[in-house]
Amino acid sequence: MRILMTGAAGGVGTLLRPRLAREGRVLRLLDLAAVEPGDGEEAVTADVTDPEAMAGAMDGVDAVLHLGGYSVEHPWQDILDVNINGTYVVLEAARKAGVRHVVLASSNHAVGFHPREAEAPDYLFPRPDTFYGVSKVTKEALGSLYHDRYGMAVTCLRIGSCFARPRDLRMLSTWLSPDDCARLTEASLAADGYHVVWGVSANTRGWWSLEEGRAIGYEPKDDAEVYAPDLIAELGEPDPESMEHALLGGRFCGPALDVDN
Ligand code: NAI
Ligand code: 15L
Repeated sequence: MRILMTGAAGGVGTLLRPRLAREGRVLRLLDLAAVEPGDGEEAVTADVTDPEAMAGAMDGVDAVLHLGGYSVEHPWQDILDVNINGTYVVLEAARKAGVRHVVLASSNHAVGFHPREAEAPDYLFPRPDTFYGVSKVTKEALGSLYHDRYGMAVTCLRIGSCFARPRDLRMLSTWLSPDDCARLTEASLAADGYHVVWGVSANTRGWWSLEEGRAIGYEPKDDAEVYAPDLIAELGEPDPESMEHALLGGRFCGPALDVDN
């Protein structure tokens, strides 16, 4: 079993590498940045927008975990080239190589302009908060096309905030712990069909449904609440009227990037 992980040098990739290691499994780590491979790992330095390089990177691959690209807002042309076209190049290379399972890193920012409700449902209609969010909507759409047209099993993860620990008050609701991220990835790699699931832990203050995640076998075990006393002591109680808490995408819903598009 060989898994190609794009964006492996990034924050999520680095947290996942030790957690996805298994006897008999090879992780092929692909990034623009050089990565030092450990036991059971291979490294490929490549650009996800390069069709030839991606075709080569798919050799002998059973499943793809596509994390690579811009992980925050950027000018439109960059988002178009790397996040949107890059996802097309990855999916096309996977299809040509006969890869069966693909997991795509989407984001809560695909739906960021939705007001926060008691619990946002699965498959919430797109309402992106940035060009970055648009690229995640497009990623979900491309995944859907490659499932319906070519029969690929595709799971899109609308990740909340995946870091070693919650960094602010909003993340008490949106945190995806590294261990839960690995659990969700394992469930997604095994799932058939096409799914869009929230990438979030079992947070006491959670905003999003865990139903579809559980339907594909994800059982979250962590809760950001253990960090609440320290964060609240430092930052005060969450203000439900603030943008951070009133809109799903939080501060990404603020003013657009000041760039010449
Ligand atoms: P990151 O920014 O730490 O890592 C992204 C990696 O992609 C970097 O190592 C970068 O070198 C690589 N990359 C960028 N352009 C590339 C290209 N053209 N070819 C090959 N590699 C390229 O991001 P992070 O936090 O690890 O996120 C991983 C994925 O998960 C991203 O797609 C992000 O949008 C998504 N996500 C992450 C969340 C989080 O809380 N960390 C939340 C929601 C979504
Ligand atoms: C994301 O999509 C970003 O990649 C990440 O850096 C966080 O800001 C996260 O969303 C979030 O909403 O906390």
